[in-house]
Amino acid sequence: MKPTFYVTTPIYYVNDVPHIGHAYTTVAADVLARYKRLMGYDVCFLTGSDEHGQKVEKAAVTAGETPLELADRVVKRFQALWERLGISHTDFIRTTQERHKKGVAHIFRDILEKGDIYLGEYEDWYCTPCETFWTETQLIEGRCPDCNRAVEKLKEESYFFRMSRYQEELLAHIDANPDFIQPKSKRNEIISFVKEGLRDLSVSRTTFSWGIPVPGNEKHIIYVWFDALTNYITALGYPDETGNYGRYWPVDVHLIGKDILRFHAVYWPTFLMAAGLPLPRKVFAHGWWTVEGQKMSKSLQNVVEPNMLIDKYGVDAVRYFLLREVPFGLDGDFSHTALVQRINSDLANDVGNLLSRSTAMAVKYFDGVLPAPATLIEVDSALKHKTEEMVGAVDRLMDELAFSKALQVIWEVISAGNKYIDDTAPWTLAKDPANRERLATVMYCLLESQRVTHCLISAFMPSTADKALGSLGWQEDISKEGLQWGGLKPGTTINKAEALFPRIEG
Ligand code: ME8
Repeated sequence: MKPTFYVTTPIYYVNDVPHIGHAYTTVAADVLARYKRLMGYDVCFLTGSDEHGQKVEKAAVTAGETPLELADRVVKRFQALWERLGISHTDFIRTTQERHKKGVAHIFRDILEKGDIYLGEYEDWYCTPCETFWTETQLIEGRCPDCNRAVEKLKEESYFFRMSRYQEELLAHIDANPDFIQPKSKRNEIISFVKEGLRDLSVSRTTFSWGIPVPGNEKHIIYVWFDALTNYITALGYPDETGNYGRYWPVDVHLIGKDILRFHAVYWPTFLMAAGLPLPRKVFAHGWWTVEGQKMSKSLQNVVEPNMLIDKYGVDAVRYFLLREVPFGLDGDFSHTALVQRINSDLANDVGNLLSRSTAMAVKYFDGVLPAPATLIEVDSALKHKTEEMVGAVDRLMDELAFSKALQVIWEVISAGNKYIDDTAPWTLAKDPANRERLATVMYCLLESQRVTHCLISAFMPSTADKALGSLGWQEDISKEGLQWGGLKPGTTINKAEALFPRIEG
């Protein structure tokens, strides 16, 4: 039986249309899912939409729709974008679905019965846009510490989750599992936060109605984060242990942006502890994109629309840029100049040029029939060795979610391929029939190195890799075994590759 791998993205709010930040997390999850699949894992890849709560309720009023009409309309935009971006999720959960509502009610009731949810009264400063209560000391100059907007004093009857009880258990878990929260700087932030003390958390609201009612006390609506976080198990059919829940939980990695780390690294694990369920293996918080040096925001009108980027630059270039430009975990800046530069240098020049040069030579010197290699000499073995080393290095880096470094390692082999052509000068070898065997070896090594490289690239740029592997005559499914040197069989038909990435001028 295949080993399993479960990866999730946040479920995105439907009060906003998808932008480059949403695309970033989702593409990263997709690359990981594709990579794990090619390494032989049975992958569950979940994304979805967060459709309840006051924000959505308000956006619907503004739009003159019911909340569900709004959700139905906006969720289509997310789904259409994921399709365009080649996202290979295996499930898409909407929090308005029955399966989700049932699961949320179940876990809420379960924790209530176990005694860690109780009815109390709440009074504190509330930030409506963030749907978060703040204590007096958390406010910054009397305003919301997250969004800097005005807050209001609110008093309501509320259910509370006894989060305070789990402070030590959570710290012990973080301590015993160094990889649980990543990257490390973020882990330290969470440790400090928890050490400052966990207060009981209000997990119901009576101020609005768009959400899942508390079982048995329907005037209370379950807090939107309690509802949303639970998607990661309701999508698996929780509490039914016999299906996907038993198969995939605990999740291997929750990929999220740094803005929502506290919810995933403090609230969610303590909810699970209270319900007696296993904790996620890893929560990875990536950084934030700014745009041309500025925070992305509607009011600045600088929100980067992924569809527009795809129209202009193509899907694979966008996918590549997002993961190559910034080390995963750090903040980064988006600019058209940087994107065009990556396309022209890494894609058009390096990988595209290498493939078109080498397939053209195979057609010219061997009529497009892959020759058998003779004995490898030093320069050939060096390329073979570098290609083989890349496979192991990429595997380690993908486990660390170091996408940018993994791409760097792949691109080192591409550069080595370009240099190999210069060093071996096939055009000189071709002049003398006595060098025929030597030329055959050079062509074989050159093409085989690229075949292995493109098998790895397929996780990042699926259609580019498809085209490249097509030119290289590789018909088989991409698999772990296929990453071994020697996969291409002599006699295979090689076709001259079209330019994978045309240069972008200006
Ligand atoms: O927070 N740079 O949904 P959301 C990078 N519904 N990533 C960004 C980004 C940026 N500038 N802006 C947004 C929610 N993101 C909740 C989640 S999960 C149980 C509930 C990405 O629509 C990043 O992944 O506001 C961030 O965590 C997510 O979008 C927030 O999406």
